Amino acid sequence: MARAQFSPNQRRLSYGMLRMRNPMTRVLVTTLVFAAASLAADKIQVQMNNRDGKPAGTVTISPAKSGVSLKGKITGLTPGTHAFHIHQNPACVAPDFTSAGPHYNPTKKKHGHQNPEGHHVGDLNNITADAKGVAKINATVADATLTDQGNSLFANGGTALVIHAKADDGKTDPAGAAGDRVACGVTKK
Ligand SMILES: [Cu+2]
Ligand SMILES: [Zn+2]
Repeated sequence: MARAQFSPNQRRLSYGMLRMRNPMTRVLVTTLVFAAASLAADKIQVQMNNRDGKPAGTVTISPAKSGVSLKGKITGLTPGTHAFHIHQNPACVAPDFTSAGPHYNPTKKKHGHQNPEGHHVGDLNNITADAKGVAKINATVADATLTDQGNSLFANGGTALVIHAKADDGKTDPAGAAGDRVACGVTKK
């Protein structure tokens, strides 16, 4: 049987594999693979549901230049202003959504951007529903991440996006006097 001849390309390939055996190279390659995995947080689509468990819009979460971007649309709201928060548990059990727990607060602050002892990482600006009950979402959470580091939205196995019946006053601890939870969506990898 004829002996297999290696082409120059195959030779280069096996040379590369030999070099991989070098422990330093292996450490470097492993580190790069892990770094790429933690940087490459994909877009997450969050399905929002109302108190009847029916669809109430979607929100897409993606990495922003600094922090995390939330974009989407909430439907079926009463026209007017509504509080919008990230809550700490990845659980949205209708009808009251208390399963979502309090605001996501990994830095142990008080509620509200106007609170001198604030704010929770999960505190977002109010959203406004039009006459048809539709509210557009376009927010950036500067102090959150989608990686395994920092204030990750996947800490605790995930978090939840919650819309309230009333507006957030931006300062009343712990929840901005925003009233009932009217829509909820789980944020999970
Ligand atoms: Cu809330
Ligand atoms: Zn809060």
